[in-house]
Amino acid sequence: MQHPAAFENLSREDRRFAPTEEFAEAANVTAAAYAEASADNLAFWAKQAERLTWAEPFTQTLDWSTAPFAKWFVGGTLNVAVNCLDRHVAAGLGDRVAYYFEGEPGDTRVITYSQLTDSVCQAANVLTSLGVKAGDRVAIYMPMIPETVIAMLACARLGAIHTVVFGGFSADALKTRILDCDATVVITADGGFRKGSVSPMKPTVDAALLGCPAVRSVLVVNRAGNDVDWMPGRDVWWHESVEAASPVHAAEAFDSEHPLYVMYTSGTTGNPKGILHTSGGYLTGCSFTQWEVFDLKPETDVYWTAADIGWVTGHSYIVYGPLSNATTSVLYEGTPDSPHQGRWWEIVDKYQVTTLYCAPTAIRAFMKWGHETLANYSLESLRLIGSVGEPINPEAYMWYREHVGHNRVPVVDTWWQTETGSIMISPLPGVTHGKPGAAMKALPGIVADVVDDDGVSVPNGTGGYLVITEPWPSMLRTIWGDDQRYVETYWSKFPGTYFAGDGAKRDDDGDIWLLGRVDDVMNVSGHRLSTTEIESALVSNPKVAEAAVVGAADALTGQAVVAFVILRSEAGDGGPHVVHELRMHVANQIGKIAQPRQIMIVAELPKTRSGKIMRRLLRDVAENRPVGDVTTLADTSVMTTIAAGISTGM
Ligand code: 6R9
Repeated sequence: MQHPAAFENLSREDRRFAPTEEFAEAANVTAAAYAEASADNLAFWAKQAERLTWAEPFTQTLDWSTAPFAKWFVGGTLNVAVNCLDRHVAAGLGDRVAYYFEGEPGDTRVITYSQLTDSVCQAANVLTSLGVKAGDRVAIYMPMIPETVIAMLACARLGAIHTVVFGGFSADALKTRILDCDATVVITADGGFRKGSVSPMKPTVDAALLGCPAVRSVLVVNRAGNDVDWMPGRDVWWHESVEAASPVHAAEAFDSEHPLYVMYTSGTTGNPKGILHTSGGYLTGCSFTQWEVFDLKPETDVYWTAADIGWVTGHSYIVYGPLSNATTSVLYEGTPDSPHQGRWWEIVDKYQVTTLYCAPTAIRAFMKWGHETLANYSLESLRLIGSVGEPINPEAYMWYREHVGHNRVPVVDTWWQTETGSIMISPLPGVTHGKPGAAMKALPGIVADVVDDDGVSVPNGTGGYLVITEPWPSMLRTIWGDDQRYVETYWSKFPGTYFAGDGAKRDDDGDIWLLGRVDDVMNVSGHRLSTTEIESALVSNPKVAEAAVVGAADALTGQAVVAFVILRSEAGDGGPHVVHELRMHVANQIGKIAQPRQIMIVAELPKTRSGKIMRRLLRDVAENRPVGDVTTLADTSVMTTIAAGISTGM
């Protein structure tokens, strides 16, 4: 698929960072884990599942007889919430902090495992009184506050299936999701705090519910104090119900394959896909990978996934992974620059955060603001930093390593998807030499490959499609209500193999580099170019903070490279000389073939909740089309800003 010449630039990367001896010696996982897993993959996973507390032990590790519909840990029963809470309290860890909550306006709460357990039991009792039963769907549309976690776990405790909808989504996007999974109860808040002001949420729920007759109850957290309309009989205040309910609740054990949640993710076409995760396998995956990849020491670490709970990263690494491991985590409501651009670093110092996990988009925003801000903070508590969501450009990796990690802590670039449930490809921090920009190796127990159009494994030094060739416990089980779409989307391009939809390259050492979604590959005069590579070339220019590249139809070359660039603050607002310099820079870094036909200097880029650039919308701009569906943008006004900036020549 990919033209090998297109990847020369990335393969020129020869920086290597070995784990320090001290880190390697104390690491949770050693190189032996790879050998152990490849000797007997199922035995390896059966062993990891022992991390959980099972009410009934499983009798079979995997039933793959109706592939690609997997059943993991067959015969086992468990309660996910009990695994995240009660068992830790029973083990004497009730006073351990589960979350340091930091609200955007500066309000804070320290929540221990016993307190969280009580709150979850109270919420479960209220949901029961609202008629919620195992298997029912509950939509959660909330800011980033502890009640969001409590709501999710209360559902899990009852065996009800939650679907968390990102708090920035529109009424329409919320309605589509509620209808698709037939939710009957919604949990929300009056509003949340964002960028220094109240962002109302209940009005969005009210608007969405005009089209959702099956929703009979709305449980509302009083968070921001904004005025809300009230529908008696339907709406129930959280503080009047949950906080008054009994904290005693006997949890039932459910089958290992009992559904846990549905998370919607956009497909290339059509309605969003409801990705279904189930209990035993999913929890095993997040619990084990959080411990393995972040070298988790639950007694001493303060772990912070700076992501939204409405993204799978929040589900697996703010809620289920950390809680199942009895981790102390930070939960932060707001944006990185409220009220100032040092907010994250202030939080790191305040709580002595040891482990920070965030998206390249955040790192590039900090690069844009300048590293001077970070110099005001110690950051010495950090011992590991991670990245997720998009390929991390080597430049951003080096900046993160230097200015956040002080060149002393390992960086883990973790590749995975909503569908995979937990991290799949990543360095092991005590084992793997990090390479800036590479996710490196499939984790022990995961079997990944890079294949060509015929599904044949490509030689080192070549690009192709990323596939996973063996089932894994935290894999999606289906697309909610659409088994056929599940089979077609993931298992039909290469029968029997999971097709991830990402392009990847294996370098000369056999290590894996992610190159972006396969639909982000351009064809310019017959040359295959990856958006990731041209973006990384642009970001390696000191004037550039962030870049998004798309292929736009071109009469001469088939497709042409069009780049949207955000400059760093010290680079000024960019004139023709900057654009010229950047075009020359790409030509020098990759070759003339990759030189953008057009470079547009913009103030913002359109992004999803997880920080992924929505190149589809930029392609609309590049091809002078009306801009398509923007409902999944974290900030729907961005496209208007971009269009306005371009027409005024900004
Ligand atoms: C966890 C998450 C999945 C897509 C995935 C890929 C991209 C995620 C990445 C990465 C390169 C990484 N992606 N992590 N690309 N390097 N470390 O992001 O889930 O929102 O479902 O997105 O994100 O393209 O296919 P999700």
